[in-house]
Amino acid sequence: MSAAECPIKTANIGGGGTRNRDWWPNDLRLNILRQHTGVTNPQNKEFEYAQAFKSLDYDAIKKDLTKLMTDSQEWWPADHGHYGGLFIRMAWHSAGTYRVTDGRGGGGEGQQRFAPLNSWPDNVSLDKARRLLWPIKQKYGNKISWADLYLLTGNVALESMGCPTFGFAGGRADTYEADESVYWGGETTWLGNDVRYASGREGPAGGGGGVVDGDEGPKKDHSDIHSRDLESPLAAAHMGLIYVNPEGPDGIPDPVASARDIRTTFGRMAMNDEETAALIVGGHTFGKTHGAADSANVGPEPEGAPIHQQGFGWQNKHGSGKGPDTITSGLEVIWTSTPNKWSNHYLEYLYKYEWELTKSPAGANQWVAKTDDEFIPDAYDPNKKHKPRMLTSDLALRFDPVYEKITRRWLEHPEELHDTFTRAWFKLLHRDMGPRSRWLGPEVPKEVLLWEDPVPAVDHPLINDTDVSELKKEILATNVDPTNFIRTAWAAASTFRGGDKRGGANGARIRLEPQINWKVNNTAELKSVLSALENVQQKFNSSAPGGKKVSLADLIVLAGVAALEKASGLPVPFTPGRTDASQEQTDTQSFEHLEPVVDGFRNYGVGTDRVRTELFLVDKAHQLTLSAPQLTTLLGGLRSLNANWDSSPYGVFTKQPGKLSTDFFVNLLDMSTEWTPTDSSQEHFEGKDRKTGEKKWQATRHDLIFGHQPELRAIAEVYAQSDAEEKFKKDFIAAWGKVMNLDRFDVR
Ligand code: HEB
Repeated sequence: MSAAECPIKTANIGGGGTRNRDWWPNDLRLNILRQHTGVTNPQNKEFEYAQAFKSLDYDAIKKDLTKLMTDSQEWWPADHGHYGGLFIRMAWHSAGTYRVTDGRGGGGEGQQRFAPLNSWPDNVSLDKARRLLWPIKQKYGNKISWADLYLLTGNVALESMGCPTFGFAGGRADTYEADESVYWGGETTWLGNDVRYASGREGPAGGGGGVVDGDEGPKKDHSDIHSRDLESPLAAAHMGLIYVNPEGPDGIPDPVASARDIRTTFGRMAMNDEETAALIVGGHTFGKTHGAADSANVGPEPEGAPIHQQGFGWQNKHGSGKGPDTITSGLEVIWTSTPNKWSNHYLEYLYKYEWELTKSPAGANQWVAKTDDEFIPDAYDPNKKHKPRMLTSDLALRFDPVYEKITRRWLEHPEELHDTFTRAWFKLLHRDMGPRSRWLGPEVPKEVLLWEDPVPAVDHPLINDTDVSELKKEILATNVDPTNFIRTAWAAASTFRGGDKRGGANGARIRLEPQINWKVNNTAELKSVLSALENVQQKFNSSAPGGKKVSLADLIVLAGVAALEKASGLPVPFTPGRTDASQEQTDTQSFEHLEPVVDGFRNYGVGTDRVRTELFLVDKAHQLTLSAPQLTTLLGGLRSLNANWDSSPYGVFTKQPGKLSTDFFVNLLDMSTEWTPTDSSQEHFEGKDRKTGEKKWQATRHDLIFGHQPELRAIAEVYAQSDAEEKFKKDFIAAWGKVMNLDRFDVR
């Protein structure tokens, strides 16, 4: 056994041995709810990255980064004397893992430092790029996170090569462990795609790409490359790639089929055809690809590399292993004659030449211009010149009719390319940052963009304590069942997702398309609640300039507060300051991704044949950034409040529905009840008295999981104890407040 194969399973210390995951691979695990906590983060509890960033000497770090671009290091020399291309690729691969479907991935956490990303076959050589930045990170310390630094470096790279950018915002705090919440696919081989196109099951499409020396998996037939459907939420064509195989789907050099993969994967990143084409054209205006020789020369990736390599992977036995001998993708292309300078050469060559299929020195499919002209400068040898070359995925921009139309226009209008590219690049880097209130630094653009999900600024004095009491009275005096205020407040706030910090109650988008019509929001009921609140608002708002005003967003949350105070008998805190967005400020299509498929907190929806119902519950709790105790408190409390989406009795184990109580836990753990499934899929259950057989309760998997999963049961026991009532109510109110304020970065 080699040193790289760590025998974890047989180690008899350090958490070795056969683990629960090995014994019961399908058991519900709560691990994603306890990531990135105080015990993994080395910073002091008081450390606030936003504060630290505000003291950063921004101009100085940009100067240092600019200098670094041309400060070629002997241990990893810069191609053409400039690291710009490498750093752009680093930033792009950092941000490019984002997918709009679930909001996860992306460059917001500095995850490229950790596995699997640090070792993805698509991230070869980026270990070197990140290490080149270490002296700068060391110098500026906590004032800049790795997450911000990777992306800022990409921006500075562009600027240093004559491409002014649209701006930059800092504010991404680092994490200190791999984020386990992201589904990267079900394959067990790098660059495999054997389960990628058939809802995650083994499908007809198999075989890997030919990039680097990944395990290529079973070679199957590739006849479906023009039709197959990529599994959701994946946004890459292979395990271990950021997007698509540069050689074409499954390594088949078919530019039109490649365009199809590009459109799908970039679409999942929230990019339209123009943005997608601009990113590829703009990106490949710079730098080169690396495939000096057979990829068999390349050693194991960082995670699998020996300890003395100190986090470097892919050690290359070919020649010097660096500079002109570098092997990264196994492709050998320099797109333009000025790889350190912004230009329109990429499109000029793409259309000027016809292209011939050829092989890189590493044996990968690539294309060469049909010309005798050799004018592209070599990256190291001033006496050597090359013909223009392209990847299959580059030719997609000419041979796909939609991309062709776009790129031909830019061929004539380079300024339009620059505008679209820099905007798309800004979106790429900032899409997962959440509201503008998180954006820091002197380069935050003034222009507000639709994908920010903007909310208007507060333009009136906020309601004070007297107003709040008055409004609460008015709210409770409507003829709406207070439970419906709880349902509405939850529906509004719980759209938040921690991955990209979209959604939440601010903006009152629950009254707009598409949310108003989501099934889980019970449209008819929601509309009646909203109209009652609008009446309260109209009565309260003064038409005089500078007069009293309350937003509907604040009222929705305040109504939840009022109802919860009534149900709990305790005060519930409220922080005003939300505003109401308009339909025009709402990207309807993009908001569709926030619709819950399953929301266990409201007992909505059931699992699929791949995802157990209760796994959706954990996933939702993760999106809401809840811990396992918070998940438990909220779900149990919501049941006692009778807050199911359709007012169904599932999980409402109480004789006093509508009152905040521990009854859910007490009755769930009551041994006199015996549970049996009422459907063959075991989604619904009936609880009967063991002795009398009398029907007592009904439940779903969302409910019974708290008696089954031992960690959840352990928490449920705490809340079912005779000493729990006060603690429970306080915990519930705190967790409720957390959810209501998830999007309030302005008041944190
Ligand atoms: Fe890129 C590079 C592919 C997109 C930017 N790319 C590269 C390479 C490859 C690729 C293969 C090579 C690597 C080496 O080194 O070898 N891309 C690709 C694909 C895609 C892309 C397939 C999709 C279609 N890119 C992209 C974007 C961007 C970019 C979007 C940005 C914006 N790239 C880039 C750069 C580079 C590359 C800059 C260069 C690097 C250096 O120089 O180092």
